[in-house]
Amino acid sequence: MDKLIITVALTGAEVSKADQPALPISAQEIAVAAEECAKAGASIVHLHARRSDGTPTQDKAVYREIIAAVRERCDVIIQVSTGGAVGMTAQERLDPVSLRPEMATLSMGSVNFGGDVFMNHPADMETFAKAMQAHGVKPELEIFDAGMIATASRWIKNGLLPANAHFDFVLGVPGAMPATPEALMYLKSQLPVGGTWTVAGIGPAQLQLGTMAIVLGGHVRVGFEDNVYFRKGELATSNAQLVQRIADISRLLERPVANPLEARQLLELI
Ligand code: KMH
Ligand code: ZN
Repeated sequence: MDKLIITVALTGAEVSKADQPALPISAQEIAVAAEECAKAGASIVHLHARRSDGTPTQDKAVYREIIAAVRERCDVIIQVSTGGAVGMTAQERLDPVSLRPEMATLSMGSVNFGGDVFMNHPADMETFAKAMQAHGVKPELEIFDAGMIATASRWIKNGLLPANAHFDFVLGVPGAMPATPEALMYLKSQLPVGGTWTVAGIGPAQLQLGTMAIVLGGHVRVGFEDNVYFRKGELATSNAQLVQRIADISRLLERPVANPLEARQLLELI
């Protein structure tokens, strides 16, 4: 089994400091959190940008500042969000891709998202995929529901997506696929040949499905974007605390954790 790649989704677009006082928002806060997480075993940071008032933004200038601050402190793989926040236009969501980060997310379809609709029109998705190709950015395919993996498989066949695509199974968003072992097993069974996968369980499923992924040979995403708690009723003290726990579980299960260089090799970024 390959070493475990831990992604940390530090900030997200929906969580606030009121929900999680340790949420990193400014470039410096995000960079400090990224360094702590890298020390604890994370090799990818999934980034969202916020304005100084905490509201989400896809402004390239804000991403540029965050990326520079993270790079100053550690050598993690930078993955920018193109999901942004519900309601943003496709054009604004795509903005940070031209900064040529190593990776960017690409949502593979539209989905109900709590009380909202997270829109991903096929024409916009195609524009995103082509922009990532043009800028040499590896997409991580966000899979919120089963049909999206079928779409990804079709797009790999027609060359819009790379055969070595990295998938993120996001399980437990209200309106999307539930965070159950059965859902994870089904998505894993549909993975196209050559693909790698990670799982982002929402809320308490972050720990449960993450542990399953360690055993199944997948990879794991943790962090405040998906879950702000360490255990029921107890907020996590930092993103790094969540990274450390999954790294400890992986080592207990005798699966070593990849460093950023090893993760780059596994994902064929180098
Ligand atoms: N904030 C969600 C609507 C991504 O980063 O690519 C979308 C999201 C996915 O967070
Ligand atoms: Zn995100």
